[in-house]
Amino acid sequence: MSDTDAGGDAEGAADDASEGWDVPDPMGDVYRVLGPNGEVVGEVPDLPEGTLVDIYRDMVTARRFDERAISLQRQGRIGTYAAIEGQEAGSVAATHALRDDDPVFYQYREHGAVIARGFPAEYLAYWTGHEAGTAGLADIDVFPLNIGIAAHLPHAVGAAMAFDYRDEDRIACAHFGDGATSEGDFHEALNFAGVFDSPGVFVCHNNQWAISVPREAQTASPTLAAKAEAYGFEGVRVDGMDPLAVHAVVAEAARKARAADGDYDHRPTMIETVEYRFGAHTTADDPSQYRDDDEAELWRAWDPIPRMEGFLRREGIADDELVESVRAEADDRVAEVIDAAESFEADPADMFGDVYAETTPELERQREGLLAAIERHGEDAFLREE
Ligand SMILES: Cc1ncc(C[n+]2csc(CCOP(=O)(O)OP(=O)(O)O)c2C)c(N)n1
Ligand SMILES: [Mg+2]
Repeated sequence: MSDTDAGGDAEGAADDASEGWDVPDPMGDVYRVLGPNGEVVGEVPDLPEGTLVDIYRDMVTARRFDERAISLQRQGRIGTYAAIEGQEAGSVAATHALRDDDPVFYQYREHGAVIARGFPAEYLAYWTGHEAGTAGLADIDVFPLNIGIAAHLPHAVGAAMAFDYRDEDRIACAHFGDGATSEGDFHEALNFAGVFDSPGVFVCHNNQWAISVPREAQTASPTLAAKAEAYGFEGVRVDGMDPLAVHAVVAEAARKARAADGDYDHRPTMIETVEYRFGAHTTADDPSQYRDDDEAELWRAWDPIPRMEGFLRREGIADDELVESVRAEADDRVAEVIDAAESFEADPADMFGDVYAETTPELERQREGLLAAIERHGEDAFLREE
């Protein structure tokens, strides 16, 4: 996989003609398995058919979840939501390349990691503001979503170092954005990872934008993967809208992180998944203020879902019937999750419970204070006027 090393072409170098695509390629030099229509152009990872269909189903479910979540936000049924549309492959396929007990740390957009781990109904509860949403992720080894950009990366490295010290055969996988690479926490975390040989995989979702800040204004590095070089480990650039390529590079990085056979000795890897956020940054954003629709159209030609569907059809794994049933299953699953999440009873005092393993005296004092205030003024006094 040496052609995927950090020192690839400068980002954005469009490569329209060389591969003979009928659409421009906005990604530059990346590791790739599927062409824009799902045609095989690289080495297909050796995966059971069931796993290939699971990856496809999870991506379709993630997209359906997006549609419904945006609609729920517009109806006032959930808070601000960050859509994944266009970026489904990066977190879905990456999670399928891990073992189930490898913890995942993510930012706020990589819902595919949660969906690939079974999509517990509690997940949507987080977005409704319910504590069950955070607690439910613990059961599937996904850490709570992290709004403070890059703040989860030192946690991921700490977990990886703990596995190493305890001789546990587990690795940590962290997802974050291009914007996160400008934060101090990113540098501190990756520096530790390199120095202490911590078994980690760092997946940087380069979706070209950090809210309204374009990739070119984020860093003068030729690529984001190049940053790994400073910490003494490998950086890899991959077509992040190609689920098979993502699976292949994450599986290889996971093997390197896990191996302690002298060949690698727990070496971490940073993977730059080159991709695009089709929609707004969040439901509170209007991308027409800072980018042209033409740009999104260019990237839509590389949409991961039709590409995977095209691949499965070519291989004879999918037909109309399978595609229809996957879509119906995704609709049903998301509808079930919404019903379940909206049926959780809310208790404001729960918010103090999931901060530490054991509630601290200060948090206990705050909890008592809240309960006393509710007792005195009644619950209605604390409800926001709509
Ligand atoms: C420490 C910190 N600084 C600023 C913000 C405000 N903020 C929220 S999202 C975001 C952009 C992050 O961009 P990127 O890491 O590329 O992720 P993306 O949203 O593109 O997936 C910023 C600056 C924050 N949440 N945390
Ligand atoms: Mg970004």
